[in-house]
Amino acid sequence: MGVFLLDKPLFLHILTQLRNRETDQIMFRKGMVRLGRLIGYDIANHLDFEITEIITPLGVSAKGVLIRDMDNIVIVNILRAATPLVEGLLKAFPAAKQGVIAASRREVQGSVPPTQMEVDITYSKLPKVNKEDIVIIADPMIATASTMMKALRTVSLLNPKRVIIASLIVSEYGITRIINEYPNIDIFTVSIDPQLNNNGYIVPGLGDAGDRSFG
Ligand code: U5P
Repeated sequence: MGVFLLDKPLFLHILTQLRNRETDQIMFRKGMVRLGRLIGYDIANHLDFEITEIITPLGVSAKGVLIRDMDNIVIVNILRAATPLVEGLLKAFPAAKQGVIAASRREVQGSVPPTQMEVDITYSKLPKVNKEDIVIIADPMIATASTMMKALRTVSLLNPKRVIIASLIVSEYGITRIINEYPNIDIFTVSIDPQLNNNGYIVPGLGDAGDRSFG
């Protein structure tokens, strides 16, 4: 349980393209899908596994690895920004069940960085979650963590075996807020950025992930 910082060069190479304001909508979305796939593979590498034995077409037995939880994944898409991230995660977990939570922050211009923001959940639909399921909540940007707190509250009520957050950039403030309230969950992220601006945007960040993907 804890924070998994995915800061290998390929992750950072793609994140750098996403941060660059010159990157257009198509390339931005494609980059987020690629990172979703890589994050998904990394999550898979941190699931429990067992040693198994199978028979190959040559009629001989071979020892192998079985990750049973590959079939117990539920991915929650925080609409709309997480949609390309989820597309990538699904490449790693093709059998995943999916839920959506449509959330929007009420943005206000403050004189200091906000510690919380009002979040409206306008639609929420989650599949049946069993006690052996692992729920991956996808949101590319976690700023004040107000959105994620709402999602975590909803998901925790379903009592899954494990909850994992898949994100691209988390603010230092946001990650602390999540860990303080939910010490047992895992956070996979490519970067932890130091600051929030007075509008609640992550600095340096990459801007508004939904706007950059969808206009
Ligand atoms: N968000 C961005 N870029 C930022 C900060 C936030 O796109 O720099 C969006 C995220 O996509 C996310 C929500 O859905 O705002 C998270 O904000 P918060 O609730 O953590 O403050």
